[in-house]
Order: sequence, then structure tokens, then C-alpha cells
Amino acid sequence: MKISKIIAREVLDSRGYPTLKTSIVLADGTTASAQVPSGASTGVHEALELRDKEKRFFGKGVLKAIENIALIEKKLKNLNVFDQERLDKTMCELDGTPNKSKLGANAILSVSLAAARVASIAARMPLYKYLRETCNLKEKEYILPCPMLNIINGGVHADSGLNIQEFMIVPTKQKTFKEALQAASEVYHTLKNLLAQNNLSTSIGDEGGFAPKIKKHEEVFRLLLKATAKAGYPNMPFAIDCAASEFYEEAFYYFEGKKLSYKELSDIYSNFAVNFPIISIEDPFEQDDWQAWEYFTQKEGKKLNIVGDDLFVTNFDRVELGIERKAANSVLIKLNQIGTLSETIKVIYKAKRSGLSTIISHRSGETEDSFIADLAVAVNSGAIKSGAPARSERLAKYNRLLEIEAELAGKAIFAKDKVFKKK
Ligand code: 2PG
Ligand code: MG
Repeated sequence: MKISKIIAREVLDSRGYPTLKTSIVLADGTTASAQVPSGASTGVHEALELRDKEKRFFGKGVLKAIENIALIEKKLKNLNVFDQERLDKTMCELDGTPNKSKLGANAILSVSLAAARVASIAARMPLYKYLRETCNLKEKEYILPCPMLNIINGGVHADSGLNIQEFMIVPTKQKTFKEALQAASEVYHTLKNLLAQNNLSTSIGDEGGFAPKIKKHEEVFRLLLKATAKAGYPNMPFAIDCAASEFYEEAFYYFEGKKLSYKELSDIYSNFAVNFPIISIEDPFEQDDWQAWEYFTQKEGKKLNIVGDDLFVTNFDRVELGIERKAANSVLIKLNQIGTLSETIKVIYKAKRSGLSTIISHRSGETEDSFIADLAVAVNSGAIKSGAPARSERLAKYNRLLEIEAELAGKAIFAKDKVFKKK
């Protein structure tokens, strides 16, 4: 089936900043669109998100990226929409730069995702099934990912003053995705009441988690312990995303008002993991502080999931280097860090083949597009993080997974704790 038209528009994301919504029309009139998310704690090695840098929207307009869609349309018109790899490769070649800085990774990704979605409709398949078939994935069963829900927001996602960006609950003990989401929602609302009782703010950050002004990270963990117990889920594990590049400067980490070496910071993380049920730590160190990553993975990698986000930026070469150096044991996967679906899938399977687990992730700036839910099921990622169980741009992904689980009734397994080192 041939592509006949590509149309892009500037729409607003969950933070109220511009992003692209791109539609593809096929020769028989079938049409579908995709929207692109945007990060705040972006890694320096990510593909380039093209912004206008003009007066409108404080420089964040995406009209130049939209103009580039016309160039992409010229190249992709009349190509077979079922040949995802060729479409992605053609766009990469047209761009010609290592970080997609000519056309913009946002422009390219919007087309890449819209192509997969419209092709799935043309093929009369649910998106997760289409992705599995078209990308030649050899997975046999379907695994519903375990959600990792960010219910306290810190770092650059909120003004809570906390260094750690995300405090997540991970409902690994439930039998189904549906039960896991229910448990998370009950903990979330219990936490809200606890915060209010303690005269702490219940306003929320970018990913729907609460953003109370708390100075000590330990206090947050204690609140989470109380909330999970009170809600009736005393064994629910936690995960954190430190996004440490944000509090690093010239070889030191500025954490809770102290200047720390990576070894000192490692000890703090190790203590957190001894005192609280933490099973996963993302970006504990700066994106190029390889020796810190190696040291910590050597020390804790058998017990904890150590997740590279800014470290790997969903980039094949960086993941390969990370595997060689044993710098982490898990890879965070974000489509817009690299810019095409095919490259993302290549990275996922590189990680899997090397024994690293994968977590499919949203961005802090999101839209109602639920593509990552289907992707997580297609590749059996085992885990997904999409923020709190609140705000529709976060729920779009979780709700889509509810739908997929129901559709696959009896044929899908819930990942639970399979992807985590610590049970
Ligand atoms: C992260 C993400 C998503 P951002 O650091 O993992 O939670 O944040 O999109 O701002 O990079
Ligand atoms: Mg992160």
C-alpha cells in the first residue's frame, strides 16, 4: 500500500509547548496520525529536537520541523508503507547527520510512528501485533509490561526541591496489569491523603506525581512506605530515577546540599536500597561518568536494576559501549532520543540479546498518543514507565494496556517481577 500524503500540524503537549502531530494518508484513503513527546531532563547525546528559536512560544515553535515534513513527503510518497525499515532508512539518509539535526528527530519520528500506525490499520491488525510482524520479532508469547509509576516528582519536573527526579512504585506482586494499575491508583490516592494530613502540598509535577517541598529523600521513602502499607500493599517495591546529570558539576554531585564524589553518592544509594524496598535505580550518575557507572554496577548490579537513560539515549553505539564496560544492566527506551522506530527496535534487541532488561518510557512532556503501550507489548519489554496514575496523557498509555490485556484475554502474561533482579 502506497503513501500518498503526509500532513503535519503544530499542536501543544502536556506542558503547553508546541509539538508535531503528523498524519499519513494512504492510496486507499486510510489515514492515521502520531504525536511526538518532549523531554525536560534531556541527555546531551540525544538526537536533536528541532525548535524554531524564534519569538513565538519562547523559541519552542516547531514550524521549521513542519516545513521539513514537506521534504520527507517528497521522498516517501509512493513508497510502500509496510516497509518500515526502508521508510526510516530513507529519512535518515535524507537527513544525513549523526544526530538528525538537519530535519529534526521530532519531524522524523512523527512520520516513522504515523507510518506504523496507518500501516497497522491498513493491515487490519492491532498496532502491537503489526509491530511484531512487520519488524520480524521472534517473540512467541505476549507479555504485558509491569508499570513503574512516578508518584513523587522532583528534579527539573517539579519545584519540590528534591534532587531525585522520580519516586516510582512498582506493583510487581499483582497477577494482572489491571490489578497492578488498581493497586497503584489506590496507593496514589492514599499518598495524597497522607500528604494533606502532614500539611504538605498535593499539587502535582509534570508527570502527575505529587511535588511536596521535602528536603530529605529518606522522608519521601518513609511516606511511600506508609502509603503502600495503608493502602493494603505493604510489599510494593519502589524505583527511582535520579537524573543525576542535573545535579553534577565538574566531577562532583550536589545532593541534599552536600558536595559528593561518586563513591560517596554510591554509598547513599546503597543505604537507600538497604533501608527501603528499592529494586531499580535509573541514571544514578552523570551521562559520561562511566567510571561511576562501572563502580556502582559492579557493587550493586546483582541485586538492583541499574538503568541507563541519559547514559544510553537509546543509541546503539552507546548501548554497545555500555555492555562492553558493564556500566549498567538495564536500558531505558525512548523513541524520540534516537528518532525512528526501526533504530529503537534495534537497540531493544541489542540490549535483550546481551542480557540487559528494557523499560519503555514516556517523556515528561507528553501527548495523548499511546504508541509506547503497543511497543512495550510488541517487544515484550517487561516494563513501562509512564508517570503517575493521573493526568490523561499518562493514563493514555496505561489505559491502552488495559485494553490490550482484555483483548488478549488468557493469551498474555503479566511481567510482574521477571525483569527485576530483586524480587
Ligand atoms: C526521564 C524522563 C521521563 P524527561 O528522565 O526518564 O520520566 O524525563 O522526559 O524529562 O527526560
Ligand atoms: Mg530518566
